[in-house]
Amino acid sequence: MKRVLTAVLSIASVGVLAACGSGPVPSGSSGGGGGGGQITMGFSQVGAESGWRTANTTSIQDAAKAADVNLKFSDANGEQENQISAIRSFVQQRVGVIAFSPVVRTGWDAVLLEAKNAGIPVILTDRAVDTQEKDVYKTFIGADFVQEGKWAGEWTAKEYASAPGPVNIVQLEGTTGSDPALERTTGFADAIKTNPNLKIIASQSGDFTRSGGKQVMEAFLKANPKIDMVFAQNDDMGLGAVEAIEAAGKKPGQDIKIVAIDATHDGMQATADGKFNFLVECNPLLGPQLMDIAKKVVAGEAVPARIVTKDQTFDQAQAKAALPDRKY
Ligand code: GYE
Repeated sequence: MKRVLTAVLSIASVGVLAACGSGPVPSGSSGGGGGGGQITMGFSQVGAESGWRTANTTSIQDAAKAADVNLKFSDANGEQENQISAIRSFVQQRVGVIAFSPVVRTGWDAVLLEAKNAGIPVILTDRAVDTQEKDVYKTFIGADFVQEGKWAGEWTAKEYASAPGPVNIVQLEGTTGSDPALERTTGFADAIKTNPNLKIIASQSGDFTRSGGKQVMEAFLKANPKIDMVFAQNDDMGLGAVEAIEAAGKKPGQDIKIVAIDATHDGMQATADGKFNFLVECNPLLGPQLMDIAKKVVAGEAVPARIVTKDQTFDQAQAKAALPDRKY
């Protein structure tokens, strides 16, 4: 009797497993997860503006595969309206969870409410949003951008601690209105206040791209006969500035110092080569943590409202030492 019962039970459980694993998942039900089936995640990426972003995309795609998450990936090409339509379409498809890296901080209330009303949890990765709405996202996983700007500024204040006169700094800002651009600007400005010789003589957006950084730096070089230092809010713009400085017949890292943020392989190489002077890390490998949190969120478990990723800084010697093992 016992044996018969066991057999019946195991047939029943095979039946359940088969039902979960077979055929295309009807949208909503097991796409939504919760019942232990495969999770479907809609992810809206900013674009492919930088080396950081490419590494971030790869990390998310690889981690989804490793965690058996069905990833619907959408690239917004730097446009907020593309992100809004992608999120709307994820809501319509009734994915289990939506994650996105918001290109700018404002303008998300309506679409976030749509997701909330549809009962689909949202996770912010990499960049934060400004919203007055309550409970429209479960958590925000990303770096502390104010701290990154501060580290860049603290190095600058120290480097020029005994400068006899004014030190002219130009700033290459990230995408206008984006969380990292706003916060890195704040952190840097705060930290350089400690040294009254330090002056930001020009500041403009290079949109986090190499070509943007190059163009803005060319204009800065034309307009300002004496530039001592560049604060580039990401590696790519710093690398664009290297090209502009070299084209102007000057030596990056010596005639004009460069401090940048990200610490991608290319940025580390420039630092090891003496073209950048100091580098602040921003870790793009958010994929594994995102998949982990997404599973918890879909299972209805409580998650921390803010998850801060860990970063470090590199001077030229440290960059040289770390370069061979750099993964991105
Ligand atoms: O620093 C930059 C990218 O949001 C942290 O976006 C990210 C920033 C990163 O384009 O390279």
